[in-house]
Amino acid sequence: MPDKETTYSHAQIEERLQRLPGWFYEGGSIQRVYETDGWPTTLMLVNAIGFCAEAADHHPDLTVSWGRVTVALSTHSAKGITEKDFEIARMFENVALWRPAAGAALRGTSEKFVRSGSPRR
Ligand code: H2B
Repeated sequence: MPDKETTYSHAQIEERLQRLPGWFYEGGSIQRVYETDGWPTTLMLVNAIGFCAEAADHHPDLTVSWGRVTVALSTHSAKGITEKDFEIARMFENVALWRPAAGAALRGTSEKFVRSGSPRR
């Protein structure tokens, strides 16, 4: 595991993103698009991401539309992409797309709620 502020090369970033489907590297950030069923869900997603970011002390740039949230991560202090970005990206992914397992006691929402948006490339 590299040092916490070691930045990854473009090739290393692409290699790491293989394990984060839907995430892409653009404009110096790793990014992800989530689609939602509308403004209330969008705001819940923003809050869920915001909570994790504050707990981690690592904060994304968010672009918020009615039915879409775009998350962009980089490590400002290191001026690049570090392990911090990959770790919090995994956390956001798990939280944003989490649903109860099939057969679980929890039924899960029947709304479209949050789903994967297409990568912008
Ligand atoms: N978030 C991100 N994305 N990059 C940083 O360098 C960073 C951060 N630094 N959140 C943190 C907060 C720093 O400003 C505080 C003081 O720990």
